[in-house]
Amino acid sequence: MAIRGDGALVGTVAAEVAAATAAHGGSFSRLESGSGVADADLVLTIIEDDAGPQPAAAPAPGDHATTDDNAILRGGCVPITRDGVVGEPEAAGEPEADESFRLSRDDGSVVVEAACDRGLLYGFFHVVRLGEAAFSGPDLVERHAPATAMRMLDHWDNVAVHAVMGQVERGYAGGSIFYDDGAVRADLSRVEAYARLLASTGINRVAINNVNVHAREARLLTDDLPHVARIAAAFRPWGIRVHLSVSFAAPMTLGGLDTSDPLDPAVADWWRDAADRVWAQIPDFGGFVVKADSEGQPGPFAYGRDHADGANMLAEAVAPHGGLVHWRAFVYDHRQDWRDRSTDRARAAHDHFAPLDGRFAENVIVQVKYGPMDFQVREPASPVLAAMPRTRVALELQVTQEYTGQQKHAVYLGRQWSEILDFDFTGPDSDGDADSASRIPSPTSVAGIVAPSGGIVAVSNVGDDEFWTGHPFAQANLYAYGRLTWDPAADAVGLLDEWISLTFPGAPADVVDALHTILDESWETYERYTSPLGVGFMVRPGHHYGPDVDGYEYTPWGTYHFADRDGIGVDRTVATGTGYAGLYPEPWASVYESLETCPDELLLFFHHVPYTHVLRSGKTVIQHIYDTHFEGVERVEEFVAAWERVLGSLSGDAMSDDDAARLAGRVSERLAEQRRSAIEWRDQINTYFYRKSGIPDEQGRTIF
Ligand code: GCV
Repeated sequence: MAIRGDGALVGTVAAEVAAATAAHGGSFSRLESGSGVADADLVLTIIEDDAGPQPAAAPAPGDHATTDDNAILRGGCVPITRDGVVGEPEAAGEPEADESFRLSRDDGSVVVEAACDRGLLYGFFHVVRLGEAAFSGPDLVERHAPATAMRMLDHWDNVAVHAVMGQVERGYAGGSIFYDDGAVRADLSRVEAYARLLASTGINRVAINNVNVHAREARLLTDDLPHVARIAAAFRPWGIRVHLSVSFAAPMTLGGLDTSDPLDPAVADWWRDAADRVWAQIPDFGGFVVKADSEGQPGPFAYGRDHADGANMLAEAVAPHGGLVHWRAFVYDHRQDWRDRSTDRARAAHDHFAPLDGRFAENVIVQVKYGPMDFQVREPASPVLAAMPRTRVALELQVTQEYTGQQKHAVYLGRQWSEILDFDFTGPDSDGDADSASRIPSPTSVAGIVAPSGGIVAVSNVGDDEFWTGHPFAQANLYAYGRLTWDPAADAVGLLDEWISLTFPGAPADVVDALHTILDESWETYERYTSPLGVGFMVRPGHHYGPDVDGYEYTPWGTYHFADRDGIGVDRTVATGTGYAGLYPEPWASVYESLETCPDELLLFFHHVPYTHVLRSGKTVIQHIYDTHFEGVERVEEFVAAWERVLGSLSGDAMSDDDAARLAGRVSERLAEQRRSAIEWRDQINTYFYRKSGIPDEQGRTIF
């Protein structure tokens, strides 16, 4: 193998290759810039300009880029478009360093070429992913580039353990990898390993603290900056920039001002100074993430200002540094009166943000949850994504399984995300101008809207757990998320295949089959045994695990199902309901408005119907509820049986007996809990609706 070129991340690639050859054999040479490309099975090279040869030291295994070489991360490479043509970067705002690469195979030898070191890193991981397949097959030339420059993970990690939310809010994988006992960890080796694994999936930005910024976490922006700089240094060799969540009230809580009014010059000065201090220590810092006027977080409303006023003031502070402001659109009234039928939480983000389209600064990204409610197992795509054509918008997903089984249940979310990314605002049958050959998403799909704009963000599912994600199979979600940010058109089950072959290399066919049996349709399975037909919630308030049909029904959170003796669902039609359906462009507004055309899986999100309403599937709503809940549990029983059948086949070349035993133990324990919980869901949901409706199950199965 041979590597040629300069740049911080070339050093990272070289160290990877050196370590691989040391462990597995083969030879490796680091070529000087300007030298001819060696005759090797694999050549990774920066496309050279006329700068001439530069001396380059061969790295030792494990030796990565130095932390003071920021220049390459901050752009400066000749950009290549997705077609490999030299041109302008696609994203608005700060020019991104080019991340594309070209892979060619000639008679079994592979050459990866990139204009920038980041591209070389991604090209290297591409070859690793392909394994032997990279070197076999016909000659070819392929160009690869990410669909979006913005591929981000947000951590909801707290520095100090929060009395209610713990170390990681909605975290199901142990403690934080960044913080412990009220401080940034001294040992960041886990973060270094995390950075490596994220880079291998394509992630290039990470926000390292909870969007609910409490007093201790606010100080990351000031006293803790040297520690944030340490974290940034751990991510830097992997092409990943660090962002911080900040509190809108920081000028008061940290700066001693008597206001945080975004139009007050003293407030703007405070933020400018704060930004200057951050970038002085972390030159490639990414920017600020803000949850404002949401669930008790401070924001511009207190001063009679709007979200554009707040976001733009911060944007101005970070603009001289090329920084970004991710401003979250998750804004709603969490102190709603349940008696008030006119207020609809689903409308809130649209009502607040759509009128502001065109007012946000170029370096503001409005970060929009995929659905209008809150990361439910089934929601329609948020209409906000299509309502702000003059604003940079990002799609926000949730890798951490807050409402989807909390990493106790095996739930592969790749298919849910694909469905959202593919959703086309121009209609159910439209493929827009999608160019399937080049895999560029249709410009009117969710992916097509966010890719050239604010990109894709998700809440991470990682902690200090020995399997990283609590449930070992939840790793598949982290992997698929990263890969979908790079290529939103990738097939979700294909990504599962990739994850399985990389995580269990050489696993026997029966193990691979079992993993597919469990994971392929696990999202739909979870949907079957939990809240039906898009109605959402029905979880235990507070921790959001397990069934509690009326748990949120009379609360201030705006998450109601309105079940009574006659029917269930939320009337969000324009004709008789909250009008939410009308927030979509046509034809969706009409599709959702009509009982005849509304998709079954979203029926109760848009309509209040009698239990005897006949779905497009031909079943009544009540029979659908019974059938899906029995089926859901049956499928989980199949998961358990599939896993038990392969317990003896787990260890082998790639896994020691000890590792296999620990994996088997953890997965078996989680599957047992999934089974228990699915039965609890089935029985509570079926019993609740049987008691409400008085309509028996056609099949006479046990309902309590
Ligand atoms: C970080 C949901 C979660 C909260 C989370 C919030 C958000 O409401 O339950 O824990 O807060 O979403 O996205 O800001």
